[in-house]
Amino acid sequence: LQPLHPHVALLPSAGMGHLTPFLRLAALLIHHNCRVTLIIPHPTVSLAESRYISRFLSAFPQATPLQFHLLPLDPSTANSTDPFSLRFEAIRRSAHLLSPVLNSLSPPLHALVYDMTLISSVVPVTETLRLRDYILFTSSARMFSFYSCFPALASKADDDFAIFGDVDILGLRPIPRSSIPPLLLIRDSLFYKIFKEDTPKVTKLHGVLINTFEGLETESLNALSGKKVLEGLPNIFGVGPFPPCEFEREEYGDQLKWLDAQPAESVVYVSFGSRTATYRDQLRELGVGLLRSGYRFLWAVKGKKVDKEEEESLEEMLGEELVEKMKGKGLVVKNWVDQVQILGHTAVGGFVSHCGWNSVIEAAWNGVPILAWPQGGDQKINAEVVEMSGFGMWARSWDWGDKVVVKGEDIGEKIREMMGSQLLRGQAARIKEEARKAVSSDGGTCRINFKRLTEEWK
Ligand code: BUP
Repeated sequence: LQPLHPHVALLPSAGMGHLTPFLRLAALLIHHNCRVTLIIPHPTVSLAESRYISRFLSAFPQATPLQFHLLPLDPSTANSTDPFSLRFEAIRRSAHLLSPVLNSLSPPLHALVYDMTLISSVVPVTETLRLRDYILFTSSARMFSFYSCFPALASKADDDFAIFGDVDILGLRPIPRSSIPPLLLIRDSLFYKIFKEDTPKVTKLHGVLINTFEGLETESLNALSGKKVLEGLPNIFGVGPFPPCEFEREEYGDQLKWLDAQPAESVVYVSFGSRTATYRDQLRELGVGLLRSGYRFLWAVKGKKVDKEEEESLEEMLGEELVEKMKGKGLVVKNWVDQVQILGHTAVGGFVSHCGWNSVIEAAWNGVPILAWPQGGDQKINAEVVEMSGFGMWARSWDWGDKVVVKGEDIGEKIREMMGSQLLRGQAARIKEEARKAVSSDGGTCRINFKRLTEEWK
């Protein structure tokens, strides 16, 4: 490396949904000749995370790992039972420990890019060290627009969340109240606290990186860059789509070989991401729905939030009869699957997705239509993006919460509608083209924004 090449430290938070874009960003920075230090909060919550980090470090020996040992957290002080959210909080409460470590790095740092859930605990560190700081917002630009307006919304709602109605943001189609992440409507939830503390400080940052691109989120990116959303916002860098990397590629295993034997666009892929445990009644109805759709399927089943705790067999989760009926019609998988390779396989014609932002970007990258079925958090706001950009449909009446069980009959019908829609297929192909254009060296927005960003560090 030449001495003038910027040195950037990256600090991700917990869960694959947060780690994945950070490691893809790290790979991009290395390709742009940056020196990268990866701060690794230790230990990780899931096996998937530790495996992913090891693979990254083997593929990029030039990246410097920095183990970050967290202070113990008493869960009773954090108002959450979710292991990933508790780890967010542990990282927040330990962030001050980073000050001397970052200060002693050699060569000195040009910038720190950290997770969107850490602002109020990292800003004091970067202010003391006079370090340029950026967040990587690991969701959509539409969600970021909502995020940056949150202080005003929360203060308007005051003590009465009932008046928190649909959200009007200048330049954006309104966000219905029903799409607001449920935990943000609960005053003593951990997420409400994090948002309340962090969002007012967003104007102090040097910039915000978002894994998105014009062709997918024109409306939000225009509103944000035109400074319509909020006065005083820092520069917003639409640096996506982050292309999936070689180091993530799993061995060409049974699932991919099975896909090789299926006709083009004949298989529906189903996954609700790495953090959503589907409750048993819904799992079984989903199985029935897949059978009723008449399409072949590849279904990644998750019964527990954290992969290490997954103990039950498929028969226990779904019932022996259903498992038997599904044989020969599709593949049901309990372990980690290579989603990127699956979405990139010609046999896959549609994706039933919770709309975690990485999944949306990966579907866009591969031109696969989505049937959106948000399960929590930011996912309804992301589903709105999918619907508005035309490459997916959303069965809005399938609400979230474990009291709602969507019937197999309805699921089968919607899957048929998605898989049979030429319109969705055409739009998905268009979005794929836009995604590839965004990363092209010939004036792609991702490239241009990356250049703008790294110029700031010189
Ligand atoms: Br599960 C699973 N294989 O088996 P999202 C996930 N993934 O490659 P989430 C696999 O994990 P948040 C599996 O491709 C994506 O890159 C998937 O991120 C990969 O959802 C990532 O889609 C999952 O953002 O995170 O996990 O719910 O709640 O933060 O959105």
